[in-house]
Amino acid sequence: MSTLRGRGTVRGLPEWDRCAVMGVVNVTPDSFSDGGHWFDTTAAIKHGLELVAEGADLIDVGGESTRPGASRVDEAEELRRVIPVVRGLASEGVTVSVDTMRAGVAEQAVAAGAVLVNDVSGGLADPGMIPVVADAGVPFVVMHWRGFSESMNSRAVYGDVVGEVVAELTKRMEAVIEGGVDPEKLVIDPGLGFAKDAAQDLALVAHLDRLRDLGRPLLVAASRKRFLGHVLAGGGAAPPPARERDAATAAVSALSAAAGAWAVRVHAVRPTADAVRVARAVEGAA
Ligand code: PMM
Repeated sequence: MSTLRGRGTVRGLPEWDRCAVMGVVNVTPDSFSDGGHWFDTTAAIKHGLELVAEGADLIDVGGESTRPGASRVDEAEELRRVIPVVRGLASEGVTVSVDTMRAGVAEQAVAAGAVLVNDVSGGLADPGMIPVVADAGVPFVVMHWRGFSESMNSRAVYGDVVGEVVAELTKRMEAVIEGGVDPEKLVIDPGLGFAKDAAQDLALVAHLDRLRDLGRPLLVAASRKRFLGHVLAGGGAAPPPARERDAATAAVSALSAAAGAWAVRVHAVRPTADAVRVARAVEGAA
């Protein structure tokens, strides 16, 4: 079983004895699942601290919505949203990750205390990203990505989704390492919902072992995503709204932890914090 090989460690980050919980703070007016709630700096910092109190091990701060169809925010606005929240949380001792596709935002976020750069484009959106991450010497999440949100649904075309995601992630990992990022600082992510339909997302969750075979710690970010709405809707009914998908999210968190994921990224921390602790207890009893 993959957990026997361990979930891997990321040089430069704390080590947890179970799948870690990454809580999400989206400082955006329009993210698909929690847009608008934490748009103000003070509210966003308070929310991040609440997520830590609920059991989050690290907090991912983002200022640009990546929901399908979203148009891009400009850099000045992204900086305005993200940097004070990163600084506020880091100054409280929180392990902070920055969710950005922009080198300039990553650079300033690291200066403000972020210790992980989470780029949903895996360095493809901004040619400056890899040099900035390499220079800063911070860990980097390489997510599987095929293009910006505006057009990503039309790119969800695969013959073998698991094989193609593994192959494309392998190429990105090679490019990122070639660009000077320490291989021991890489985290990989299948990019659920990014240029993938519900069946493709489920196939990836079913084959997390194939992603673990890439040899780097694995981050799984299923929280509130469309494929869960699709599963819950069943035969033809309307999917429940994003906020009613947290129990389903926790189910994926337990499955991911059991499959050896290094971390799961979620909006509602408490149910997932419970799920990964149960998974750890079961693992310990095996
Ligand atoms: N998904 C979203 C945002 N950031 N980061 C990683 N590494 N992986 C993901 O799948 C991912 C991400 C979109 O979800 P949100 O708008 O609810 O934050």
